[in-house]
Amino acid sequence: MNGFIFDLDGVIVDTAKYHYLAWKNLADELGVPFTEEDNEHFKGVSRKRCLEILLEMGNISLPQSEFDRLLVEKNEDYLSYIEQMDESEILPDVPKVLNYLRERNIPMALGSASKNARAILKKVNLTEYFQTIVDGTQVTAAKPDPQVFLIAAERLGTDPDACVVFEDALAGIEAANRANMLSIGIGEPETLTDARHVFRDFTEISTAFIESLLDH
Ligand code: B16
Ligand code: MG
Repeated sequence: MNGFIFDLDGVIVDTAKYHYLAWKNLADELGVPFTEEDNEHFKGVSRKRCLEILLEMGNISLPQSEFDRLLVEKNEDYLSYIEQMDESEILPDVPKVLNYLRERNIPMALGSASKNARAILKKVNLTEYFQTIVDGTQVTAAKPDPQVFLIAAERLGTDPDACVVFEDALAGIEAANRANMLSIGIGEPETLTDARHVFRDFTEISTAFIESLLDH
C-alpha cells in the first residue's frame, strides 16, 4: 500500500457534533423533530442532500430560493462553531498515525464530502500533512460514489488498489470498496460491517498495523 486517504469529519476531527447543533437549530426553526440518531444518517452525506432529508422528515416543500437560503443559514451557523476549533479537537492518536506515515514519505490525501474541509484542516493545523485535499467543492458525485477517492488516488499518483481509506460513514466505506481500495472503518464494528478492518478509534491502531499495510 502506498497511498493513504483520510476522511475528515469523524476520522480526524469530530465535527459531527457541530453539524448536529446546526441542523438541530434549523430543524427547531422548521418545527421538525431531530435527534442525534437522525444526525447519524447525515454523516458523509452532502449538505444539500441533508437538507432534502430534513425537509422530507417534516413533509415540507419549499421554493428553490428558500431552500438555498436555509443551506446558507445552516452553514453560517455551523461555521460559527468551527471558528472556535483548534488543535485540541484532533481525535486521539490521529497525529501518531499521520507522523508515522510522514516520516516514511508515504503520500497522504484528504477525501471529504465537506465544502468546509480546507478551513477545518487549517483550524486544527494539519494542512501540511496532505499532499492533496479533495473536498465537497471538487466532486460531482457524492459518496457512496467512489469519485472523491479516485480523484485523490490519481493526484497521489497511486493505483486505487494500492490505497488505504480511513472512513467513519457507511457511505464512505462503500465508496472506498467501490474504488477497489482497502477500507478501514473508524467506529462501531456492528455498524461498519462492510469495512475490511474496523477500529473504534486511532488509539486501537498500532504502528505495527500501519507498517503491515505498507508491506502489502
Ligand atoms: P459541509 P466527511 C461530511 O464530511 C460530513 O460527514 C457530513 O455530515 C456533512 O454533511 C458533509 O461533510 C458536508 O459538509 O456542510 O461542511 O459541506 O465525513 O466526508 O469529511
Ligand atoms: Mg466522515
